[in-house]
Amino acid sequence: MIDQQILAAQRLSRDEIHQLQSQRLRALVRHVYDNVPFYRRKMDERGVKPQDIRTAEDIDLLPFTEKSDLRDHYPFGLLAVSRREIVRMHASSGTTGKPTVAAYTREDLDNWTELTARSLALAGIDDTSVVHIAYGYGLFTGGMGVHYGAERLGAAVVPASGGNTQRQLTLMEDFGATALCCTPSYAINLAEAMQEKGVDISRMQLKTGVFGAEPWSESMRTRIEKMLHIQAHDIYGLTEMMGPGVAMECEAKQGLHIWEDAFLPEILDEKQQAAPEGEAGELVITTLVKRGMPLLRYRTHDITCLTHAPCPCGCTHARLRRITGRNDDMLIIRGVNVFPSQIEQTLLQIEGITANYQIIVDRRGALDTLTVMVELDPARMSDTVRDVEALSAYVAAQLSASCLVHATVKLCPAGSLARSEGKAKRVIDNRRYE
Ligand code: DLL
Repeated sequence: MIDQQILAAQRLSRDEIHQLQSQRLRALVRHVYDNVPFYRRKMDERGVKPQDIRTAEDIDLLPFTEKSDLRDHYPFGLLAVSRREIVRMHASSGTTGKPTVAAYTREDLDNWTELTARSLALAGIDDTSVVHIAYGYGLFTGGMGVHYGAERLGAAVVPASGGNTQRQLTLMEDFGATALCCTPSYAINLAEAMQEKGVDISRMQLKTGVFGAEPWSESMRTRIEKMLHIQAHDIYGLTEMMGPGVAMECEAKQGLHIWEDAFLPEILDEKQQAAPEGEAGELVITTLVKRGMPLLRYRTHDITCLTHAPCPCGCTHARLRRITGRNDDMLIIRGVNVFPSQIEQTLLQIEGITANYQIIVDRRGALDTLTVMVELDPARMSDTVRDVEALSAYVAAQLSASCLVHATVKLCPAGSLARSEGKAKRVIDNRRYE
């Protein structure tokens, strides 16, 4: 049964949305100005006072927030409430080893639950659903974020978390999963494993999938839908905003509805000016209802465009086009955010290799692969094959400890990796999302 409160929130009138945005933006700016020294300083530098912000249109008076600002204030320097009010923390990879922190008050968690519930409802999830969640549980926001949203809708939740594919299949079959939530690449993995195991998919109960946390393409959607006999929906979110459920695709699958009463989105061009509606640019989001760690004009570095055209599904919130890329160097490998700078930092601490390296990302089948080519130090060139193998295993272990993804390490002779004549081309990403 469709939850009436959720339905009403999905269908606020445009006037109501605008009113809520303006009212919440005013309250937010006052809150951060009074409680976060970083924002007070940034606003003072711009000569902006809380009373200057009257409507949502005044957003461009406010300062931006960068991921590096979060790092510089790690872990709790951007809290807008006392530490006692924080009841949960999550984190994702940062650029230099220090994670990006998200801290939630009780009210923040309730809002997150509500927004994720709204999102899942767009994929047809309700109190009759059995929701199998194979997003990771833990510091990553995917598992717990989707979990509480599904429970809020009255669905029966299976918190499977990631890994152990065979067991996932058994659970999905035995518990009668009707919805699958995981990264799109893992969905393909599961589907392939089902085929290998000879599972008759038409006898399973699966109807819908909620896939996100990494870019994916229309052709990948077609493949997943065909292999699993489901409708595959795209879900978007980021730790800094709360986690999954910032935006979600409805049955029309023509973009992701971004919950505009909770997030004020802007699409900015390369000069950080508003891009005309429908034109691609960087998504910048201001949190409108967060209390614990609210962010003004957070630069997501995700590239998309926004449309306010009415959607056939009846949901009134604007839509983002599927996110296909970023304008910074963050890589998403099997759902894990990896910065080349993290890899570099790890490599530079290891003796026996030079400072020259190359990162190659490929997609084999549905799975992203990470290969790191590293040059052997000239002094180690006479090492035995065994020594070289041991060094390469050591480098791989260090990388997987610092970046949380498996990397294949290829050691090559000193001087063999191409030297750059300007900016080093450190990363070769062979994946395509169109
Ligand atoms: O990936 C939150 C999430 C969990 C979203 C589960 C959806 C489902 P982070 O680890 O902080 O948070 O990574 C956020 O992942 O800035 C995008 O670059 C990328 N991303 C997330 N969802 C999508 C998507 C979670 N649907 C970063 N399509 C974001 C493309 C996505 N990229």
